[in-house]
Amino acid sequence: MNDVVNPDTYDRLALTAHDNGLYVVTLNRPEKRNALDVVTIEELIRFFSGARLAGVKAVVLAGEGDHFCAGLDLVEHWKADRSADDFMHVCLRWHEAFNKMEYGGVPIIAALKGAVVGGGLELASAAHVRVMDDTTYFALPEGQRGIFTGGGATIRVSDMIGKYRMIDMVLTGRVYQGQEAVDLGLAQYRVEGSSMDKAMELAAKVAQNLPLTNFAICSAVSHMNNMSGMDAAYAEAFVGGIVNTQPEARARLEAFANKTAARVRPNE
Ligand code: 1HE
Repeated sequence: MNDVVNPDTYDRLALTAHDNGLYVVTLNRPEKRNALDVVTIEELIRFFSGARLAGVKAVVLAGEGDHFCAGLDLVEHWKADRSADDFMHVCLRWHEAFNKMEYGGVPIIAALKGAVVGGGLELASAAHVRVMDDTTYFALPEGQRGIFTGGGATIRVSDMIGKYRMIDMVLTGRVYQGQEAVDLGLAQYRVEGSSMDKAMELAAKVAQNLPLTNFAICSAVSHMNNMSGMDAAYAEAFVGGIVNTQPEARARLEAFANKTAARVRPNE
């Protein structure tokens, strides 16, 4: 077994393998509400840096206990009494982890519940799809804690809900939940039952796509959003040239041409 997917090599993360290359990665420190300490971030970097080459086709990212993630481990941070230089490097490791997630090419579906706050929202926003349930709530309490964001909220949360809503969340500690959170873009799905069940259903579906297609969707789109329109169009043509001519796609294209493939129909 590739060490990257060996659960015994992780302390803060629980890993379970499912059919067809689907893995559930669970933040496993419920007694601390899955607060992100240095060890957890290093383990996220290790898993998401090696996942694709280890054959992982899709990931459901979850939290053990009642809360997805309480953000930065404030107690570790307080005890360490870090210098600016030290904390800048903490932030750079967070960026390493979250960039590996967003740009790594492996689809990540976050199953959200309870608190998705501060760095927990930054972590969730590095996933490609977010599913919330009726217990889920989102906040950026940094302003109240006397600190600032450091794990990409200025980029990804602004991207999801707009700059001024993100600023309001940090300034005032505003909490979003329920349908409003979906309408604003904090999650793409809201379920009455278990967000885990819906995330598993979506991940199983996504894992059936060709891996190179998923790589493009879960890497190229983010890169292209960082480019000028002209450069993004050029890059899209380039990626399309490679992905849309992959030999593995021919059987699916042939099935369409032969009228054996499913047609796209409206929801019933
Ligand atoms: C923690 C943390 C944490 C809980 N760091 N230890 N994030 C926040 O400001 C959110 C802080 N947490 C909370 O508001 C609440 O804990 C929760 C709403 C998430 C959960 O409430 P509750 O009543 O279920 O739990 P609790 O009693 O508050 O906490 C249970 C334990 O988890 C307790 O430890 P214990 O040893 O006393 O039992 C808490 O100390 C511990 N715990 N949250 C450390 N965050 C790169 S910059 C990112 C900046 C940020 O993320 S700022 C946002 C930080």
